[in-house]
Amino acid sequence: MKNISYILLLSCSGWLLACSPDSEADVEQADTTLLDTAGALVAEEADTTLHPVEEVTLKAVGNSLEEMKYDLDTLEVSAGTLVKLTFINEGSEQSMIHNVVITQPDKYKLVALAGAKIGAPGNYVPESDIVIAASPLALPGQTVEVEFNAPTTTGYYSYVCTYPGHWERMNGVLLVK
Ligand SMILES: [Cu+2]
Repeated sequence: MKNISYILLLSCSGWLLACSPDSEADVEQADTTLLDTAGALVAEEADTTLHPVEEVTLKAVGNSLEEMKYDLDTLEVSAGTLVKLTFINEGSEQSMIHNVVITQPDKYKLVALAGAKIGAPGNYVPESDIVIAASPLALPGQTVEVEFNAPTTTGYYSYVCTYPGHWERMNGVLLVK
């Protein structure tokens, strides 16, 4: 048995050497992957004990400025939990570009107007304390995700699409319980 393991080891390292002649980048990448994996494991462990993840899904539907909306006008999460929000853009028209920005209570209009000023270079999201979290922009047909810590203070927070001209039809309440 020992002999076989030894031979296996040898052939493995031979393979590694043969496969990485130009390889500092490869090695670096491998290291990063290992670190990532280790990090993920640690995070997962923590998730099951201290911070359960709450998964919520929100969709954008409709294909015109008049029809577009979120499929839910309320999302519910527990105070202080790690929330994984999956946002599905079911639109197919080119102009149906959306995001989900979580804001302090009733600040969605303010955030949306500030976001429109920031424009595309800043993904229509202002840098501000009243922004709790923001998804990436979802193009028609795209699904994006954002993870954030729910506020520790219970209450009625807001979410809104900050793509210019969308906030009036695309906003909702994030109920933190
Ligand atoms: Cu939108």
